[in-house]
Amino acid sequence: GTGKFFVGGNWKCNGTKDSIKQLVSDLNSATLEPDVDVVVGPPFVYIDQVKSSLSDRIEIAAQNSWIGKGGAFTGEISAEQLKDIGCKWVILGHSERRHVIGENDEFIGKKAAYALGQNLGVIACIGELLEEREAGKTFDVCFKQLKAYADAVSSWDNIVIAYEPVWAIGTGKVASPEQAQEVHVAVRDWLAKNVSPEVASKTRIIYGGSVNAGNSAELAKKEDIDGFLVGGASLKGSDFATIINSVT
Ligand code: G2H
Repeated sequence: GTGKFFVGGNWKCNGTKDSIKQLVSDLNSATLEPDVDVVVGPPFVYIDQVKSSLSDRIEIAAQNSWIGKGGAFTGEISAEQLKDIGCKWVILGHSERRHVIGENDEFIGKKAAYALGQNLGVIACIGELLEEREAGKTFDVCFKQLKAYADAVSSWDNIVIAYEPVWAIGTGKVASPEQAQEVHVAVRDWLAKNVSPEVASKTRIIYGGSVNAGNSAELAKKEDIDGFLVGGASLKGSDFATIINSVT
C-alpha cells in the first residue's frame, strides 16, 4: 500500500440522534489499529452532535459541499461552514450524487478545488456503472472522472481517491480483490502519466462498494488498495472497527 491506510465510513442519509449516539459510543470504545486514518461522514445535521461526542482519534467528513462561497444558495452547505463546525474532510463525486442527483464531472471537479482551497481534505470518488464495465469502458470512465479533478485542482496533497464501482455499491456484490486491484493500478498509472510520478506514488486509492467485516481483509492485502470507503457496514461500530483493523 501507499501511505497510511485510510478508512472512511460514509453514513449516507441514515441515522437518528439516538442511533448516532449509540454508534459514537461503540466507536469510542472500540480498539482501533493506531496506524490507520479513520474518518466518519455523518449527515450534515448530525455533524455537530458527532463532533462533540466522538473521540478525536476519528476525524469527520461531510458528504457534500457547495461549489463556492456561501450566500444565496438555498439548501446548500459551504466548505467554510464545514470547517467552522470541525470537519476535516468532504466526500465528493459519490456515485449517488452523480447518478441520483445528477452532478457532472466538471461540477464535481470545481467543488473539489473549492473545498481544498478551504483546507478540507477531499475523498474524491470515481467509478463505472455496470453497463460501462460490460461495454469494456471501465478505464475510460474512471480516467474521464479523474481528469475532471486533475483539471480543476492545483495540488493532490489533500486528496484521497475512492474507487467505487457503481455495480458494487449497496448491492452486496463486492468487487473481487483482483478487479479492484486492476483498476487501482490503472488509476495510479494514469496519475503518473497525467499528473506526476510523485503524486501517483503518494496518493492513497481506497476501495468502496459492499466492503464488510468479512471481505475487507482479503481486499486489504492487495498492493494498491490503500483503504476503504464503507457505507452500510460503517453503521455498525463493531463491523467498522473490524474493517479498520484489517490493515496489513
Ligand atoms: C459505496 C459505499 C460507501 P456500501 O457507496 O461509499 O457504500 O459499502 O454500502 O456499498
